[in-house]
Amino acid sequence: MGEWKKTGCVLCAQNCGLEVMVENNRIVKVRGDRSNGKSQGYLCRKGMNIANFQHNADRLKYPLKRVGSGFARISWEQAIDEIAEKLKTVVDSHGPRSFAFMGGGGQGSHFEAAFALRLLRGLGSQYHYSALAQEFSGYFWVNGRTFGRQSFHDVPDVAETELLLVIGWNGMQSHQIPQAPKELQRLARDPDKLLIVVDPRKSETAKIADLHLPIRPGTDALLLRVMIAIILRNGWENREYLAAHTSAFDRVRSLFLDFDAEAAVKVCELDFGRVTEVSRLFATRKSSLRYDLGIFMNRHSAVSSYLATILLAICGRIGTRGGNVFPGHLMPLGGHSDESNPKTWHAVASGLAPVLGTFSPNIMPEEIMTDHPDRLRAVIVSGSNPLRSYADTQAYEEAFKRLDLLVTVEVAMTETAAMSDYVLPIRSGYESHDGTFFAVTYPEVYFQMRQPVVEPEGEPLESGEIYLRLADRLGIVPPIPESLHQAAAAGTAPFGKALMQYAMTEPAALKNIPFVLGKTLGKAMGSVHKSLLWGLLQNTPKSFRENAARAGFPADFTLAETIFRTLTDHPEGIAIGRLDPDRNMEELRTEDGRINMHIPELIDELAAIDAAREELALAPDPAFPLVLMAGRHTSMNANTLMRNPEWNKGMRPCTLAMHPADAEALHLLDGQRVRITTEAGSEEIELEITDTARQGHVAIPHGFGLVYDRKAHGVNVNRLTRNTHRDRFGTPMHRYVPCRVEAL
Ligand SMILES: Nc1nc2c(c(=O)[nH]1)N[C@H]1C(S)=C(S)[C@@H](COP(=O)(O)OP(=O)(O)OC[C@H]3O[C@@H](n4cnc5c(=O)[nH]c(N)nc54)[C@H](O)[C@@H]3O)O[C@H]1N2
Ligand SMILES: Nc1nc2c(c(=O)[nH]1)N[C@H]1C(S)=C(S)[C@@H](COP(=O)(O)OP(=O)(O)OC[C@H]3O[C@@H](n4cnc5c(=O)[nH]c(N)nc54)[C@H](O)[C@@H]3O)O[C@H]1N2
Ligand code: SF4
Ligand SMILES: [Mo]
Repeated sequence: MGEWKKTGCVLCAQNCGLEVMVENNRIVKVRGDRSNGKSQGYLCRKGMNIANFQHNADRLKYPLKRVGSGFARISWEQAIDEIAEKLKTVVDSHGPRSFAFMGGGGQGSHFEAAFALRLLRGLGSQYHYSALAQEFSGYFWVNGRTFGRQSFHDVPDVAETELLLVIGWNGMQSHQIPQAPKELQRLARDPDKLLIVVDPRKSETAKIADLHLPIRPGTDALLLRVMIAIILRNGWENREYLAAHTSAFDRVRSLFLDFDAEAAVKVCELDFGRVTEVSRLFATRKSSLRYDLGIFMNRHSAVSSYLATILLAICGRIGTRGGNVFPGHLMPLGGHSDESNPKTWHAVASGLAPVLGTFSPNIMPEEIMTDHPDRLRAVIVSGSNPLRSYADTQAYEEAFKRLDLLVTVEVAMTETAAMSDYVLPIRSGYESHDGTFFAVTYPEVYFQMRQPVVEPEGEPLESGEIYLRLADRLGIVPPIPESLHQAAAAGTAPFGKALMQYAMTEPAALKNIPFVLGKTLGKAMGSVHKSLLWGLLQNTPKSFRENAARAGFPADFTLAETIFRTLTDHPEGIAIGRLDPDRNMEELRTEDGRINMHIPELIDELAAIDAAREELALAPDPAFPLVLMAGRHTSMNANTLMRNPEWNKGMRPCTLAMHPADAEALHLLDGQRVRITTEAGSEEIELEITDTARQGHVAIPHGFGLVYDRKAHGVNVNRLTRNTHRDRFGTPMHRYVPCRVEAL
């Protein structure tokens, strides 16, 4: 008989609570966990199919080393020895800029990041590449300027909002807020609330909305500028809020006054009356805004984020109940990267700086291919599948061949792993102690530390353990006295005291704290990740402790230990804090505590976004008359995480969606094979004719092109994207890829 165990879903940033029935060490049934405060029993079709992620033929069991065109099984000792030796040789001969780490735990397992980034820093490198920097760079960079830190992440206060304006987000499929479909349907059904969706397609979210503005693809910046102009022109702005909570608005106001809003709306192919009504409602209701990849991965990405903040701020909707608010967290997703600080590295070929500590995956191929003496020569990839996930698969294939060392840390034999010199198996999210730092709840702050629910097969390690072993072998971990090991074995209380003493005598201790913890307490606890959790809780900021006290935790020296115990006793996750909704503005980290409305670096681009120039820029190239949305996130993909294609059996998971009028003009029929061509390449794919598509706009889902059992499943959309089709922060414009479609 099986046993129900509590865990969480590792397939998207919501990390819903799950209960899984485990029988003979296999997950055989799944249900939503009602005791998880965040998801309250909700789960989607991906979570329901989690067994296909956990149990599939591609799972890795042993460390592997490339031998000829195949792999040979090796021991962990040999793997760590050889990789450490090669890393050392590369870094000694070419300097620390020759080494990069890519990844950080993906959607469900972030504890490895602390260890991997410590190893990176220990070798002297700052080159951390991650998926965050191919979607959010512009947004986080803007937040650094407007809110004071790049780690700010504003979210709509969905529970209290009266009007949710959605731009380029398809929450009905992609979630991105807890229990998104339930919440969106609640708003849509409530006669006193409004859901307004701006999307070129009749997306699943647009379908249920009170109002859908079917915008011309790529014109959202123009629309946002129009909305701000309309609000100011009509005097609908919140002057009291502007005076109390913003600075430098007078320096940007004129950008919206001397501006032909009527002409601009025509370019967006929308109705001026409707846009005016939406602007009025947004300015006068308890409104909030949610925008996502439709904007982030599009033209004028950063300026759109900037405009979104201006729109919210002039309506007084930031840091206010029912508006856009700042959630709390145990750990922010990354640090603030100040590109003007001479200590901050810029990549040598592209010149790009990091945002939130991470570099854009779009630039990695050229950072490897450049002839610069400091070019990249060694890369560790973990929790990332660049060969399918990032723009320009061909460029990656070429570049990776040129590396001296490519190591992939994985649960499965991915397309990237298959190209690597070494493949290191880790325990999956269901075989290890782990958790995520995706914090998108308000006012409650939740955290879940998952515990293993199945036994690993073979010899995979907890991911953090791999970096600890490499660091140890490379001499990065400071010497640890026997007394600290003994204290760890005696329990956390004696360990805490011994650790303090050790840190006073060993200067390298604090810097390398994840390794010190992992080697001592981690060993005693049987999990380096668990020891890191304990360590994180010892060193929390005042705001965290205040939030914790509001959630009922003791406001004294026992706090860290109490939260640690509660988390370990409650694998379903708990509320570790509660924000004070009346003090959300105090979270701001600008010098004057106000929202900074003036970003000089973006003003020229913003000022140039007007009807005439946009019309010109959008005029299609006759060779590529259609716009491809390269990477729809649908219920049939979970990034590249689902390796077993069984879970979409009997469905049409990877098609090219096209409007009936376009299909008719091209004499194409539903179900037939077509060829799609972009500047990057050409692919054959099944056509799906649907009135959810917009005329002139076609879409292919993200995440396919899976090679499983030597067979390819669906089209890898990144064979159709060029990594040079990106903005100044390195963000790809996957939502605006010019293309043509032909019958085969
Ligand atoms: N089912 C499922 N859910 C997922 C994922 C998954 O793979 N599958 N992945 C997760 C991840 S990592 C992420 S980042 C999120 C992404 O979540 P979303 O951002 O919601 O995903 P997209 O499918 O890109 O949807 C954005 C919407 O933008 C619209 N759009 C396209 N072009 C434009 C435009 O020019 N203007 C406007 N206004 N809209 C436009 C699209 O039609 C689409 O409806 O999803 C997460 N959730
Ligand atoms: N053209 C196009 N490309 C896109 C998108 C698009 O819309 N269009 N969407 C983009 C978006 S928003 C994102 S976020 C990226 C995501 O792309 P990636 O960053 O590559 O992330 P995933 O596909 O989620 O997962 C990558 C790998 O993590 C491994 N993995 C699973 N569990 C663990 C674990 O516990 N630890 C570790 N270390 N590894 C694990 C999986 O086996 C998988 O191979 O894709 C992007 N790619
Ligand atoms: S995929 Fe996301 S929304 Fe679906 S069950 Fe998993 S965490 Fe929840
Ligand atoms: Mo993403």
